[in-house]
Amino acid sequence: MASHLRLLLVDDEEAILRSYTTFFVRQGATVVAVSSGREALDRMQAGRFDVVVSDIAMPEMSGLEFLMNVRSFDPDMPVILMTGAPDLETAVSAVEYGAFHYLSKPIDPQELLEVVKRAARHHQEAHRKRQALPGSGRGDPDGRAALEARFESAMRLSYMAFQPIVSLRLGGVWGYEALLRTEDPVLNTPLDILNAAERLGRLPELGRAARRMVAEAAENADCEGARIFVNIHASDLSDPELYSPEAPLTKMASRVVLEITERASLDGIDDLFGRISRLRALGFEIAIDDLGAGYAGLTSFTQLHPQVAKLDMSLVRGMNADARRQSIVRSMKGLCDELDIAVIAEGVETGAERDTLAEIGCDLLQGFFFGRPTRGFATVTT
Ligand code: G
Ligand code: MN
Repeated sequence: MASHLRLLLVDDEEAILRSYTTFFVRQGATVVAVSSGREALDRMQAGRFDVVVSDIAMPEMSGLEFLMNVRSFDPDMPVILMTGAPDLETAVSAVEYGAFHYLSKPIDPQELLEVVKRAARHHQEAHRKRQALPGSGRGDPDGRAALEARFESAMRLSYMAFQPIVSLRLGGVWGYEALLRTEDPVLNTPLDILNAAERLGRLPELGRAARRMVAEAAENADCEGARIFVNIHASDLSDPELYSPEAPLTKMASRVVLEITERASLDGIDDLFGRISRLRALGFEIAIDDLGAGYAGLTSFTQLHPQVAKLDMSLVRGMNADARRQSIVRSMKGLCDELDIAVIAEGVETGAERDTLAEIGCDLLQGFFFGRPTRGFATVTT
């Protein structure tokens, strides 16, 4: 481990503090060990750390309260939580307050070390990105103008990549998912651009640009009428342009499937079903994206009446060796058949996963095994 790693350990159990301190010091880290959240907060005000590891069950201030406090002054600091009594509710809160990781005791020090290393890398990266947003100083105290400039650069350097969706029955491409990519060195992942757009209130603009780029790419390329899947952010549903018959994407609506993720809540959208009906009347089809990853469960089926369901890759990856995942996928497929919803399995990375899906009767597949997202429309075989 890099010798400059500065670790803050928080646990009310003396023995645990001592053994982890010894372990991490041997790994070359600088360790500050404290026995309460209050002390930890004081230490954080006084000095810089790369990673914090904290117990959850502590008297006075719990690990979760501590984490909430940290978030009020440091959005990036990775906090790894440890608990002797894991339960779902605590795990959910940990995620909600942005814990980096949640580990159940007893914890293998080697495993903790791996997580700490990952957290440190992640922190550096987050810090680098923040630093690279120029001019967060004079005259622009919250860095807004700088972020605007960065966002515009990222938009200028963005393009659509297309990932094939194959049909085993056809033995070839059945459709493509359009995915936003950018060559901007700072806002270089789709999530970074999305977050920036959200902070700047420019999500509608980003959605419009992406839809226009999809239409342009599909118009100029020879993709032989394949269906094009386009990701729609929940907020795009409130943009009038999405419903305009004149919009570039609407003109090819009969070939377009709009993907709406199950990860985001659709609860706040006024007249959701009316909006979806209008989209369908324009010729679009609707897909539920990331099915099996979100909180909405199957209510999205009743909310959206989708024509397509895309199974999240967390269900697909490694399913050939996992009877539980196979059962879930099989029953999802059965349910979708009954509701006349086409199923696409996402995240297929191996031949073994493909074969298992084929056995279950999933015909439409997407994933690195068949093809990565690329500029243009690649032809592939199954
Ligand atoms: O949430 P959504 O399904 O839109 O996510 C699509 C993302 O998943 C894309 O960024 C794409 O690059 C990625 N992806 C596509 N196929 C695979 C795969 O087989 N494995 C992994 N790890 N990621 C994939
Ligand atoms: Mn998608």
